[in-house]
Amino acid sequence: MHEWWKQSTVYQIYPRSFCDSNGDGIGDIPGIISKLDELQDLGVELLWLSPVYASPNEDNGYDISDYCAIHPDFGTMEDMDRLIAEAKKRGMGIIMDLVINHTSTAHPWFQASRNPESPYRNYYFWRKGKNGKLPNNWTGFFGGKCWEYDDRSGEYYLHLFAPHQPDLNYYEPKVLEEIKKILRFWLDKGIAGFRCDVINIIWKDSLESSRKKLILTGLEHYHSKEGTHEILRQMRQIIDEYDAYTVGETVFVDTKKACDLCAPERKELHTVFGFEHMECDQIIVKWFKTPHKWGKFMTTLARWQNNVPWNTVYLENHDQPRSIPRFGSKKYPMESGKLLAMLTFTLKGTPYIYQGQEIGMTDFDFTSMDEVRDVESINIHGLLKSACVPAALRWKIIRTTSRDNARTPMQWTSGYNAGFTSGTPWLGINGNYRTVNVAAQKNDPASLRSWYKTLIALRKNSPTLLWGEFELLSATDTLCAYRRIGEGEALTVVLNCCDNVQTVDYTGELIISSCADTYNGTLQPWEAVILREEA
Ligand code: TEU
Ligand code: CA
Repeated sequence: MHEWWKQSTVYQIYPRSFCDSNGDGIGDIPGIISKLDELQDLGVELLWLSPVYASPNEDNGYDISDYCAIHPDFGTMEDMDRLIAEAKKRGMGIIMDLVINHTSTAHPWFQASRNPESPYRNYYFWRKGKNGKLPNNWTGFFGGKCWEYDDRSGEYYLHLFAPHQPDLNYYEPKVLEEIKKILRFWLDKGIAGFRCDVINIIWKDSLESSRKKLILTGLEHYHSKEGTHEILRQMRQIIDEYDAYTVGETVFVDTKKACDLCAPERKELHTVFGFEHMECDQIIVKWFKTPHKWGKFMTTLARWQNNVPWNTVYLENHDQPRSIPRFGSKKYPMESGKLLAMLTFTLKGTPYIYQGQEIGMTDFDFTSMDEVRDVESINIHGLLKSACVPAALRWKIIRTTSRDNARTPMQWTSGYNAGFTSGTPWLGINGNYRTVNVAAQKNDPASLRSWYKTLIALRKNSPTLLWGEFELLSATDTLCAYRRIGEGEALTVVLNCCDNVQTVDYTGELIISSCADTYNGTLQPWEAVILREEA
């Protein structure tokens, strides 16, 4: 039996930046509803929404103050119900973002827990300082310390992310009971599943100081622990009652750890987002980049293909810079964008695309820190400044790594504000919207968007692309190739990942090429082809 979620293409929406219906400069749920026909036309079947819950927005909704309420910026619960229903009418399901490692400090649980006598005290990690120092020496994901002192309660609380994101304490059994209620609340509304934020760090084995010299000091005390696996198995029972789907955002996992989280027989997550392929172009931390090399990248992807039963395939999301400037070519942006799409839809797994990827949106074109909104970028910029890193270098680091690169508003038209809003957008719009936009590409059969549409449909209708075995043939810095072996046929995918023409000796009947109608072994710059052979 093939599970339904293996066949669908997932489209990630970053609601703040997708479509603004009322001119306040912030994308919203009615805006998403107005674009459902557009998404249906593209052929995607699952829509993952980054958080739309009530939140003070210290981390754009990844700091939730009510899991069962919609942020007024995004609309109302009626709007949300309408979105679920309208999506369903078009054969699309909604995946909600589930952020349960932490809440917002504005969550009523946290507010109550500040009182040491409160029954909610144990929902979070409250600790006294040690000898005038913090409770332990851990460091946080956004840089710097991860304990914050609270006057009212006279103790520190743990936050692995921003100070406004206190970590939940799963030693208190009531916390998981609350989470289970939240799962049912949304599943009863008919959603298709959850994307589970930093899910493999929710259980902390201990709060002891770390003696290891790691970039993320303390990681060994909470990374993919048995407690997390146990929680996931309990959540899965509810998920299965509704035949829903889960994808875990699982940080720092290798293929072995990924399998422990998503091997079918373990009944935890259905799939995970690995990061190893996204970390090929970094030196230890993401703020220090090394040039992208296709050989290492493809080898890493192939290792996941060969060692994880069912992958997610993604090249972008709301935390990562855009893929074309990163993995593709300055000289051939649209050609290399097409090659990246070919990679996404011909590897084995559930493909994910991030809003704007299908039209080739690129990194922001901001010129100063004043234009940056991302809490992580602002923190890191501050840390670099206090470490006396020169201004030009600081800015270069932010430019190449900031999460705002992918968060600029969706480019719909060449008109006012790219058709995103009639007001002032919450984050700057990339100046290239006049040429890079949905309207310009929609009716052009040669456009990147049309190519995405073709590949989504091709994969959906090809048992070999869906289920065929994967075999790596070549992974050099200029040429990658692999084969998908299905029943009665083998499909060879050849990717010319460089700015030069190349001649290769792969053979077969041409199924599709990103830039030609025929194939004779010569590939244009960034050309991607699928060749078919009887097997
Ligand atoms: O990201 C988790 C995470 O590990 C990020 O800190 C990641 O390392 C970084 O963004 C890469 O640049 C998730 C969400 O996707 C992110 O948007 C949230 O800020 C974070 O969790 C906290 O909820
Ligand atoms: Ca709005």
